[in-house]
Amino acid sequence: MSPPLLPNTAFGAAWLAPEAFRAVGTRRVAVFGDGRLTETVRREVEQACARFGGVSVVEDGADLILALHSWPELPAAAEALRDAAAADPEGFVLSRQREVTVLVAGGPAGLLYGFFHLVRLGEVAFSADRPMEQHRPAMRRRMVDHWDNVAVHDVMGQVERGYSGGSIFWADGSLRKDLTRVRAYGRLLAACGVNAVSVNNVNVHAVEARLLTDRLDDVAALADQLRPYGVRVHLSVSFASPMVLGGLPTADPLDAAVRDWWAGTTRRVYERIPDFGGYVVKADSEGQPGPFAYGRSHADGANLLADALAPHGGVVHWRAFVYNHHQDWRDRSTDRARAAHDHFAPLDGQFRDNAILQVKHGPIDFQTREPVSPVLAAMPRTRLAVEVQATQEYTGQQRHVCYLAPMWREVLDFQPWGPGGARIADVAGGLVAVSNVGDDRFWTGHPLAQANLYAFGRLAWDPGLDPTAILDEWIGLTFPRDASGIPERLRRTVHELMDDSWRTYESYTAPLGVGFMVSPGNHHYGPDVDGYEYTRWGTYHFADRDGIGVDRTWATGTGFTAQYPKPWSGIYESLDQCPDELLLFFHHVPYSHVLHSGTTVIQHIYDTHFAGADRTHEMRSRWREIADTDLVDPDVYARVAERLDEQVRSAEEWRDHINTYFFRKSGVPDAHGRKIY
Ligand code: GCW
Repeated sequence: MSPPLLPNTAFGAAWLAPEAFRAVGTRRVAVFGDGRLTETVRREVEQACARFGGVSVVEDGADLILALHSWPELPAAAEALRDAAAADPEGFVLSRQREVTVLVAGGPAGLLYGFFHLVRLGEVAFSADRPMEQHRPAMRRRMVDHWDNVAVHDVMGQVERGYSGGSIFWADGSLRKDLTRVRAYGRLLAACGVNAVSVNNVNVHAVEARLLTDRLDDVAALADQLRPYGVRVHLSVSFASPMVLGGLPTADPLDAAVRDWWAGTTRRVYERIPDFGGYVVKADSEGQPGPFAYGRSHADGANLLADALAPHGGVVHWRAFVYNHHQDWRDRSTDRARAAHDHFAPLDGQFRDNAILQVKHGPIDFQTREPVSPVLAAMPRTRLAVEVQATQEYTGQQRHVCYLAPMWREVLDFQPWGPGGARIADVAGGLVAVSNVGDDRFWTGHPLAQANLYAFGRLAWDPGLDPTAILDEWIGLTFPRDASGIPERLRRTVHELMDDSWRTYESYTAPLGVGFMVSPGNHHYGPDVDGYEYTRWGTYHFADRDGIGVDRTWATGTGFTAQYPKPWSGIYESLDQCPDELLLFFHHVPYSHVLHSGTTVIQHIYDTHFAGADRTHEMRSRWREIADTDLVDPDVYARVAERLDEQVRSAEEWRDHINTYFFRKSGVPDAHGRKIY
C-alpha cells in the first residue's frame, strides 16, 4: 500500500502555510494579464482573499496591483514601472506608487515569482516608505533532480539516497494515480524559485528507461501538474537507449542511425509534451553506459543529445561525475579528485549551446567539506551548472539536523581566480539540487530538512542571500502563527538548532576535509573509519601511526592542486597556506602538525569531536524546552525530538569511533584527559 498522498499535518503545507498569505489575502487586489501562469496567480489571490477577507477588484480602489508589463492597458500606477520590468521575463519590479503596492513583471513567470515574493514579505510589502525593488534570477536554470525509481530497486529502495519515504511521482511500478501532491510540490517549487525538475534516477534501470518512449503518457501527466507553476519536466535517459529501446546494434554518438533514433524519439517527446525541458545524463559513470565504449568523447555524447533537443528548445544536462570506480587501492598514482577535470577540461569549447555540463560542487562526491571543483574554473566556453545534494546522503540522512545553505553559499562565493575575481555564482548559469523529498508526511523525513530545499531555490535565485536570513524566511512561511506573526521564541529555537548545524555535523564526523569514513555496507550512515580504505572507490584517508591525509600536491603527490588557477593552486599546494578545514584533503601530515588555529591535528580531532557531540546535546535541550508549549504542532515536535535523540546517539558514536581510532593509531593522549576508549 502506498502512503497517504497528501501531507496530513499542518506542516505538510511546508513553506506555504495558509497563514503566510494573510497580508495579501486581506487586500483589494487587481491582476492585469492573461495566460496560464497569470491564471495561477489569480487563483492564488482568490484563495488568499477568500481565507482572509480581501477581494479581487478591478483597478479602482486596489491596494495591490499585479501586472504583466506587456498588458496593453496598465493602470497609471503600474505604467510607471513598465519599462523597468521589461528587463527579464522571470523578473519583476515592486514599488509603492500613489499609495498602492504595485508589482509589474517582465513575463508570466515573473508574475508568479513576484506573487510569492509578496507572500514572503507579508505586511512590510505594504508599508508606505518601502523603496522600489527590482528582482531577477541570477541563475537561469534552477533545477531539482529526483533520483526516484519507478519500481523499487535492490538495496537502494525506491528513491536512491532518499530518506523521506517513497517517490511522490511513482508507486508500485507505475505513475501514482492521485497526483495532487505533485501539484502541491510544483507550487512549493515556484514559491522558492525553482523552474525545472527531472523525475527519475540518473542511474537508469530498464523500467525507467522506457519513460522516454512507451511510458511517455506518465511523464506528460507529471508535466500537466507542474506546468501551472512554471516548472518544466526533464527525464534522465540512458545513453544506451538506441540499443535497449530502439533495438539498434550500437549507441555510437557518431552513427547516423543512432542520431536519427534520438532525433525521432525526441520529436515524439515534444509532440506529446511541447514544453518538455530536456534530458539529464549520467554516462560512463558507476556502470552507466556512455560514449567511451565507442572511443568517442563526452562532447560527442552530449552533442548527440543536444542536437536532438535543439529544434525543440530543449537542453541536455550532462553530468561531469566520471571517474574510475574500479581503482586498485594500492595504486597511489590514480586520484579520483582529478578525474572530472582530466576528462572534461580539454573539451572546453566543444559543447553545443544547449548542452550544460552539470558539475558536482566538489571534486569527489558531496562530502561534508570539499574544496570547490576545479572544473568550474576550467571551462569558460561551456555552459555550467553546479550540482549540490539537498538529500543528505553524507550529511546525516535527514536524521541529523544539517542546514546546508552555509555550505552552498561558500561554494557559490568561491573566487577561483582570487579576491576581486569572478565567483562560482558568476560562472555557473545553473544550480541543481538532488531532491530530498518523498512521500513522507513532512515531505523530507526530518521536518527541519524542508529548509534545505527552500534555501536551495532561494540561493539559485540570488546566491548573495544570507543563509541565516533565508532560514528566517523559511521559518516565517512555515510555522503556524497568529496575526502578529511567528513567536520570537520559536524563531530563536529554530535558529539555535539550525544556523551552525552544518559545522556541527562536520565537527563530529571525518576531520579536516578528509571525507568518507563511512560504511559502504551501511548506506553511508554512521562512522566506519576504514570502511572505504581498501575498496575500489578511490576515497582513502591513508591514516597510519604517524599521520593522515591525501597528498594531492604536484611536488610530491597526485598533482591535483595544479588543476586550480592561481592563487588557489599555490595556496592549496602550500602546507603553510592551505586552509585548516581542507588540510587533509590536500596534504598528508603528521598528527603533531600544528594548524593555523594553534592546535595539533590530533588534538583538533579530539577537541572538535568532543565539542560537536556536546553541541548535539545542547540542540536537543533547546528543542525540549519548547515541549510543553503550543509553539509547534505536536506531531512535528515529536518527529524532531525523535530525530534529535538519534542525532545525539549517532554523534557520540562518531566521536568515540574517530577519537579511539586516532588514539590507537597515534598513541597520543588527549591533552585534557577526556574519555577515549
Ligand atoms: O554520491 C553517489 C551516490 C550514488 C549516486 C552517485 C551519482 C545516483 O552514492 O547513489 O548515484 O553519487 O551522483 O551519480
